[in-house]
Amino acid sequence: MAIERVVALAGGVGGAKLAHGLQLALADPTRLSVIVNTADDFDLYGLRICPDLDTVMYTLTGWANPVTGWGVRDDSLTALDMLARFGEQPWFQLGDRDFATHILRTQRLRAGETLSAVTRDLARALGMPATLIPMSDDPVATLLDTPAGRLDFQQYFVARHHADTVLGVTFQGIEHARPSDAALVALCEADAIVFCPSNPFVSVGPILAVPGLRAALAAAPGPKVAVSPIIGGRALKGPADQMLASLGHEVSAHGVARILADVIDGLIIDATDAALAVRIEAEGTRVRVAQTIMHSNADRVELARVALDFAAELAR
Ligand code: FO1
Repeated sequence: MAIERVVALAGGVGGAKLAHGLQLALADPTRLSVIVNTADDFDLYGLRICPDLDTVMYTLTGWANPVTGWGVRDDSLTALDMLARFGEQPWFQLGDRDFATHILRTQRLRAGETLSAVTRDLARALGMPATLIPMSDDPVATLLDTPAGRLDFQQYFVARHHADTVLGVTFQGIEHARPSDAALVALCEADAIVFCPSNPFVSVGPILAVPGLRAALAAAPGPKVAVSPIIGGRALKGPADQMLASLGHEVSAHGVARILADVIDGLIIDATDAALAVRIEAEGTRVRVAQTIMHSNADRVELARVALDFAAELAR
């Protein structure tokens, strides 16, 4: 079966890289929809910041900072410097060009537009071929229980460098959140659904926690394949490995397979972890072994092709 319409589920930098690979690999990249976690979103200086949506948007339009993976390339920090002169202590790095995104988004949200509409227009204006879709138009906020108390996501992640042990994860507002209409349509029309290598607790987790999204995934006819964000027992970036351990899971691609088992058909694991394939498959998840580290655009495309081929095989 030809895989033409694809949905990617993504969180931050690692997820954006594979979504970019899918956009490059598809014959018609406008057939790609990327459903993105919005539970990292927060307000700062009166502006609505949506880090994961922006990371995917900048990555898929060539605007991403190649060093950090987030923020805008070649950006300056003049506004942040001025805020510091006013006595603020900037802990979250917002570049001048990036500020424009937050200003425009906030203005339009305040005027009553949905996050879906604003996001679609921002991405289109930057020339993104794929469709960028927030998981929900309703606000959801990830909170982490740690020995230091309950922390807002960006306090935990950026201000405190994800050094606290995570004992529990809560998605505030999730009970009132509905999946965005665009997400539901994209899922039921998809020939394949790809879970990008994003943190299973705080990136993919919030997407799956939106009431109705798991059911929509279960009803979606396309095969579902995930890429493990854990390679050789470590996360390439971020705290996924520490969270697996502190939340009581095996710190391996097998641990990831168990967390996602009820929503995926297949898992792509890194060649380093090839020995885990037998025991993951024994529990009912099909496995494909590949090089999953994405240093270059060619690596992104290569991994995207593996995911699309694997999905096509699972659809047969
Ligand atoms: N991550 C950091 O580690 N430090 C920052 O100062 C920072 C600023 C930032 C600004 C805009 C943006 O869209 C993302 C930014 N990120 C920063 C990344 C981001 O907060 C996290 O990577 C995600 O929320 C986790 O997926």
